[in-house]
Amino acid sequence: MAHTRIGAASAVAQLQGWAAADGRDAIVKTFTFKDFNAAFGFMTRVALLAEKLDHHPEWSNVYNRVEVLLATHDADGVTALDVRLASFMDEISG
Ligand code: H2B
Repeated sequence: MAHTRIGAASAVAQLQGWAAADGRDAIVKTFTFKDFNAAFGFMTRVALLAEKLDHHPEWSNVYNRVEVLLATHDADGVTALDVRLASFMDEISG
C-alpha cells in the first residue's frame, strides 16, 4: 500500500531540528560529528535500516558532516516513513 503524504510541516512538528526543504515537500537536517569515522558509522547504521524499510535518504557527507534530505518518492512528499527514518537518525546521533 502506498504511504499517505503528511507534508513537511507536520513532520517537522513531530521532530527535533528538522526543517522543511525549499522547493519540494521534503525535510532536511545537517548532522555534525566528532570526525569522519563517527559520521560514516552513523551513515552505516542508517543504511541498514534504510534497506530494511526499503526507504532511502538523499544525503551527502563531507568529513564530519552529513546533510540529509528525506522524502517519499512514491508519494511525491513527506510520509510517516520519513518521520520514522528521521527519528532513528536523531536517536542514534544523540
Ligand atoms: N526511498 C524513498 N525515500 N522513497 C521511495 O519512494 C522509495 C525509496 N522507493 N526507496 C523504493 C526505494 C522503491 O524505489 C523500490 C523499487 O522499492
